[in-house]
Amino acid sequence: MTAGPARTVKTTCPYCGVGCGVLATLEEGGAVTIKGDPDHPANLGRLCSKGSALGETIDLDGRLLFPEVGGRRASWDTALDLVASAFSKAIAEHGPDSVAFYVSGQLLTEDYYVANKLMKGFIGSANIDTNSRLCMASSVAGHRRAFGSDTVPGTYEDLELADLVVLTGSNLAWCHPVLYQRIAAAKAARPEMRIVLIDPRRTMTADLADLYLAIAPDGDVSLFLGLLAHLADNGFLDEAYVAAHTSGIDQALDVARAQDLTDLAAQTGLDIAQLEQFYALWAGAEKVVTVYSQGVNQSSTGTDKVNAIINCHLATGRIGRPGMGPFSVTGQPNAMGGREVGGLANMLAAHMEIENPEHRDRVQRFWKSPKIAAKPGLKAVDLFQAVADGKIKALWIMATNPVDSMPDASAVEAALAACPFVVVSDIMAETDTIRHADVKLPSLGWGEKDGTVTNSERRISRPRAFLPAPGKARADWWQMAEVGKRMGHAAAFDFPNAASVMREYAAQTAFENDGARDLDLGGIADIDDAAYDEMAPFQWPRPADDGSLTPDTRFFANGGYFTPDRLARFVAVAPSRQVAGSREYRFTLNTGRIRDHWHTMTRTAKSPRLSVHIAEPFAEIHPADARALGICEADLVRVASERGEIVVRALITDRQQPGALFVPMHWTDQWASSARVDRLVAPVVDPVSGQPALKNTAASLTRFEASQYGFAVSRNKPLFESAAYWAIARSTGGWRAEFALAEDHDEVQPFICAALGIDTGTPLLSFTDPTNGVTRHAAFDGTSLLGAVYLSRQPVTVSRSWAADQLEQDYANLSSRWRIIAGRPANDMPDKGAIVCACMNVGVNDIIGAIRSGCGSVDAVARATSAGTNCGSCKAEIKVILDEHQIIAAE
Ligand SMILES: Nc1nc2c(c(=O)[nH]1)N[C@H]1C(S)=C(S)[C@@H](COP(=O)(O)OP(=O)(O)OC[C@H]3O[C@@H](n4cnc5c(=O)[nH]c(N)nc54)[C@H](O)[C@@H]3O)O[C@H]1N2
Ligand SMILES: Nc1nc2c(c(=O)[nH]1)N[C@H]1C(S)=C(S)[C@@H](COP(=O)(O)OP(=O)(O)OC[C@H]3O[C@@H](n4cnc5c(=O)[nH]c(N)nc54)[C@H](O)[C@@H]3O)O[C@H]1N2
Ligand code: SF4
Ligand SMILES: [Mo]
Repeated sequence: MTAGPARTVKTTCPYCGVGCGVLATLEEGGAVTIKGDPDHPANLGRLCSKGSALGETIDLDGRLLFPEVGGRRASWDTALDLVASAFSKAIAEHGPDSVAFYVSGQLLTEDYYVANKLMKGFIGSANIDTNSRLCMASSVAGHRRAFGSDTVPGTYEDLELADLVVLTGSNLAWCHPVLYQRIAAAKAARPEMRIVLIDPRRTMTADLADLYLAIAPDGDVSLFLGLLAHLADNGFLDEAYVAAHTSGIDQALDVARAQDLTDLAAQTGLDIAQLEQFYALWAGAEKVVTVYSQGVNQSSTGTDKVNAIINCHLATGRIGRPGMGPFSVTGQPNAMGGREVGGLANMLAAHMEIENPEHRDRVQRFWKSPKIAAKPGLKAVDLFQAVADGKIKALWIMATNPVDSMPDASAVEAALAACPFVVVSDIMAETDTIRHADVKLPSLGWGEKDGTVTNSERRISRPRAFLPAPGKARADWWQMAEVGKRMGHAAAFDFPNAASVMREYAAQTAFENDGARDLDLGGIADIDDAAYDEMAPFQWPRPADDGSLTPDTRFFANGGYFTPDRLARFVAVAPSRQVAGSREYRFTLNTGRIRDHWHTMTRTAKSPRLSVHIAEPFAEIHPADARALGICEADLVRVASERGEIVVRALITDRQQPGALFVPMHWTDQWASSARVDRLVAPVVDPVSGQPALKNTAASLTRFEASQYGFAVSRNKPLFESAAYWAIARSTGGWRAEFALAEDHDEVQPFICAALGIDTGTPLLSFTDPTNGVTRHAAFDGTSLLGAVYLSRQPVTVSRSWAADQLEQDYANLSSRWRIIAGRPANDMPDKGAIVCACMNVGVNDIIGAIRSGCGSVDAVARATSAGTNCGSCKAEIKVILDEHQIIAAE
């Protein structure tokens, strides 16, 4: 990296949709330090564990730095000419619908705008869809059904102003940690504030909840239908608001009233007392925000869930006023921006509708384009089906990893393998998707690229470059624009920089916008390059004629919906359907996220800090199910569906419900032998939004019989070709690995050396405990440890954090080496246990020690150990440890 005087740049975190402001300082000498931006309205200086560790993820290790064609390095000209000619040829021979783009909510608005323009206006097809289909499509569809537009009415401040925050299908503590912290701070200041969590799993978010409802999978529609009926039957409707600003309440109420509390209890898995408690809380708090995320969206009834929630807010007029409203929190940093520019196959640019001929005409005139897509394009699941069917001849994937993240992922992988021409633009050289690319295009990553993103509260911020472009990497918008030019549209794609793209896009939002469209950025349509560079975060709308530049940031308090009659629509949604299990697949497989990893781990897995919290893939299992199936803590389990199977670690916990499993979506073939959970997930979609039901797949569970279990730490990247199970993770001195063997090896030495990536002949220090068959092997190089392998008939019990730390200790003293094969610290070196606080490297044993020595609160533990004093993302876990150990102490 470049040397020079230290320089601090204001930028935006590239992970979740909270959209935190970051101060990135490039120090003299090239190191990067990361801090929360105290001036950014989304986070006011806070960051979570992922944001705090950004500095550990920007090295060039594993980056794709040069274009490649057919696996060989190529010039940009060669690669781009080939992409343009392959797309043009497919279009000429098979029509515009024979090509497709599959893009991402992690693109910047400028990237997204150019991709959408090229596909919908110049190729003339709407076959551009995005991973937001897997993420926000049901919210978009629900908003459009109710409001006539994809508008998020509220702002983050509402979460702090509310008297009641209902979180449904959202693990805010881990997935939107800074919003969670904002709510926690508001509740600490105003303890009368109430929080309800609705989730089949008692996640860490429950720590903040006054009421936790362990809803049955997909019970949400029924729960909110019951709420609507309760509100109507107990005098809580805002008759004036309903009459003035909405339509269709009678039909919605008819359906809602069709169930009584007994039906609702059966459909939601909750008891009547819990339902009544929730309904009374909701009815009694005027300032109520209902926050929802993937437990709502990723369902075969996702759009209905969204409308069931919105109906309750419309019925009470609790929308668009401070502290009130339905709030869909977006997942990716620019999920919102992508929706704005029309990145979904069924949307047009700038919140215009593809089905509307006037809108199509307007967009075409604005672009002066030869064509305009005449009908919606293929949505993600159908798009990959069309690839599999041979209908798509050329596909460009940008900033997403569908071989890991799409349902029925093996079919997606097979489709890519069979597709005649696949282009992948990514920052990494090896992903499960890019291995199927004919052309690989190296993109600029976070810290290297410039543009804008829109967060969950419609706030537009600037990610800014502070690092030089590595190798030949180029911006995603530039790649798309160059192909547009090479396909014969030189003028339309002549963008000198990101600012010029933003100007055009902002002008488009204002073009013939007489107030009938919510999205209006006319106020920045003429922004010059310098002002764009300096642009401070702001919320849309920002129309040109808005003198104050701070218009009301909430929508709909006084109606003004974007439907033809300007009235909001109640949607008469019916109760949720039950998903059928079978005798063979009797578990409900739920999937989602963990605190410290991001999606397919291409960036977060680079960080040792982020890799220690949870270092291998797992399945959460209820103790009763584990007992019935003979599964013990730390065993390996096989989770299977009709489509495939995976092998992961058993995590037995009563936070899970009986009959349900939870497996994280993160582990790919790059990090584990067989943990890609989307291979199991059926491609069932919501009929309205096309969003896949990623949280509810029928699955089976069995114990995985291993002949030996193993754990290793290694300076080199470990390799376990002959292991039945493995999962690797970075640690500060190198790597750590969990593995298991189906059968014993005849010869151990070659296996150990291969696993540690060292010469087969390297001498090993070995020890076998004859009483229990535990064997331990270590290899040294001069004064330090090269690696150690622990093998056992039972899951290995060595302290992981201690063993990983040994890669950085001095082992010049031969007599100290016994500790490695003894697998335990010397008396003067306490074992931290599993790491809870990734920022300050504090383990569970440190925390228990502090509790035993008298710390009675999270703050006291923090003072004693420094756990939770940086980003605070682990505070909920500290609380759980505290609760458990205080109870024991009290007994
Ligand atoms: N650490 C971390 N943070 C992230 C991400 C990440 O990869 N890692 N990704 C970002 C992205 S793109 C997204 S979309 C968001 C997602 O953020 P969230 O939606 O909060 O995360 P998930 O873990 O996918 O799912 C949330 C919860 O839905 C619950 N759930 C499952 N089925 C149901 C149901 O039928 N009803 C209800 N009420 N709940 C149900 C699950 O048990 C789970 O706890 O996170 C963003 N933030
Ligand atoms: N089972 C299950 N499956 C799920 C989900 C679930 O909850 N359960 N959640 C779904 C959701 S909500 C989402 S959002 C998706 C996410 O799934 P993906 O989008 O597939 O996951 P990512 O790992 O974020 O993929 C981003 C890719 O872009 C690359 N990249 C990073 N920065 C850049 C850049 O600037 N330019 C380019 N060109 N590439 C870049 C990364 O290296 C990575 O390969 O997963 C979905 N799949
Ligand atoms: S909450 Fe964390 S991941 Fe999300 S934007 Fe803020 S720092 Fe980034
Ligand atoms: Mo997402």
